[in-house]
Parts: sequence; C-alpha cells; structure tokens
Amino acid sequence: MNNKIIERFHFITDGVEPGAHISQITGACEGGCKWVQLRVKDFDNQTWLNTAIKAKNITGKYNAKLIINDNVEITREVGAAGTHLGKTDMSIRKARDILGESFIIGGTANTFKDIITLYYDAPDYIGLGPYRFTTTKKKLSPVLGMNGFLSILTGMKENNINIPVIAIGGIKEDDISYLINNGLHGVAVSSLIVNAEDITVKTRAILDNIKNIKT
Ligand code: TZP
Ligand code: MG
Repeated sequence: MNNKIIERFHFITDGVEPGAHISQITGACEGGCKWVQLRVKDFDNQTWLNTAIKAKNITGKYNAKLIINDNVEITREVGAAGTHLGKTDMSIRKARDILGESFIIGGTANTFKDIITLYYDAPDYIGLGPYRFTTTKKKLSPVLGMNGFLSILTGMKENNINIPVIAIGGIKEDDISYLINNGLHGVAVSSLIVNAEDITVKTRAILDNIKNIKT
C-alpha cells in the first residue's frame, strides 16, 4: 500500500512545453515540495507519457508524491502516487475500479452537491474551488470565495463528511494560513509557483509558513 498522506501544499504544473513542467517540478522539489500534480493540456499521449516518466524520476528522487491530472492509464503506467479527476473527467468510482485502493484519487468540487456526489465514491481528497478568479484554468466554475468555502465546510461537518479539502484557484501566499485556519486541509497552487522569480525559494518560503501554522 502506498502512503496516502495528503500533504497541505500541492503544486500544480502549468506550461505549453514539456520542458516547462519538468523544470518547474525540479524547482519545486528542490524547495521541499512533497506533492506535485502534473497537469498538461493538449499533449499527445506519447509526449504526455514521456513527460510523466521524467516527472516520476524527479519526484522519486525527492521522495515527493506525483499525481497525474486526468489520466488513469498514465498514472498506472509510470507508478505515480495517484490521479486527480475533474468534474468532467472519468468518475472516481471507475478510476478506483481500475487503480485499486493503493493509489490516491482526488476529485474536484465546486458545490456542496458535488461533494455529496464525490463522497459516495470515496475520494482520498477533494479539491474545492475556485477560491478566486484565475486564468490558469479554462471553463472556470463560479468563484466561491471564503463565504462559499465556509458554507460548504459547514455542510460537510453537519453531514459527517470527513475528507480532506484542498483549496484551489487564484491562491496567493497570504491566503494560505487564513485558508488552513478556516478548516481547509491545504492548498493547491499553480501560478503562485510557476510565476515566481525563483521557484525553489518561493516553495521553501511557503512550506516554512505552512509548518508554522498552528491548527
Ligand atoms: N482548478 C480550479 S482553479 C485551477 C484548477 C486546476 C487552477 C489553479 O491555478 P492558479 O494559477 O493557482 O490559480
Ligand atoms: Mg480534468
């Protein structure tokens, strides 16, 4: 069985070229990141697989988990830690049938209804968002903000739904402790890291900040 600990900090890659994803992963891992989601868009399957193999080699060296966005086959083929499935991707249930219990499977939610639907398929974590508007994702769901997050988290508590929730979408450095102090298990960020002047330095600073949060 893989270790299925859900980290508080998830880095999501973004870029047009495979090389961009790879250098981002190297930079984030060098800064101590233990959870990397490879999120590629419009790669042909072979390029995607080759990129995932490289990503697995790097994350493996740093003992970081690799999560493949929206591709159960590549997840299995490269021996990634797991996969993340969006609202229009394969269902969690189907992915679980294919991957079994040892892989991490995460799902995306934008509403409390999404959470209920996911709950029956028992994902290992839920990515909830967007917190703010972001240009990183096309076809963005409605922005939730803290009020949206709090009402969904309250609904989960009232219904005894106990799944780690990771905030996503437009998250800035100063939001992180606020989000975690308000019941989010952690955060998933892309542009905050991708656009950093020095990815390694930025990652390290964020992780230090998270380590000092008293929940
Ligand atoms: N899903 C909802 S928002 C988002 C995804 C994949 C992108 C998050 O990226 P950023 O750059 O941190 O806003
Ligand atoms: Mg998807």
